[in-house]
Amino acid sequence: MTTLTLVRGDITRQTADAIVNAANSSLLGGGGVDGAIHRRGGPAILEECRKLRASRYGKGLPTGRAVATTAGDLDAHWVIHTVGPVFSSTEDRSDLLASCHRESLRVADELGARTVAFPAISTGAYRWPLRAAARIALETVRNTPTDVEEVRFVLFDQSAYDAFAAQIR
Ligand code: AR6
Repeated sequence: MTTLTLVRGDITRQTADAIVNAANSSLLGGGGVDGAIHRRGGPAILEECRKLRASRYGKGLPTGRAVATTAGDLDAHWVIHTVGPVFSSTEDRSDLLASCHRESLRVADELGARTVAFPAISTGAYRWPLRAAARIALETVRNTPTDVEEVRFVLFDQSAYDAFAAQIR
């Protein structure tokens, strides 16, 4: 049984086995939650990301996929980097957003992570409308078989929290 919880806050302040990062394909950092994770997690994360780029992911991590690194100085064992889709009003990319959640849980299971914190993937720079993103995130986590015991969505602002809370009831 996986318990779904919602908290409002900064994901880099969370204690969890794994913290999910809303990254981009380069894996080399960016703004938003990605920037915050690298800032607080320290250089060990970027170092491992560089190694992934030099080996398995020479062309970058494809959208909808996930890969783990150390969590550096964060209060977690691993960061699971996933690349959300940029929102499009002309093309339905919901499957890719669902895939981010499925793949992150698959990686969490491989690692043996029991508590996993997720941000609201794609709802910042990638412009996904909060309501739709919350529905996809929650539905996917509910419908994905996993050994993860707690999936915690960490929502940075009140509007994101409200969008998730409206659909968890
Ligand atoms: N803790 C929790 N959530 C946060 C934090 C934080 N510290 N900071 C921001 N958010 P975004 P995306 C929320 O833009 O849309 C990056 O540059 C934010 O309010 O971080 O998937 C990457 O490198 C929003 O609700 O990620 C990529 O290039 C959510 O996290 C690109 O942005 C996601 O916003 C990815 O865009």
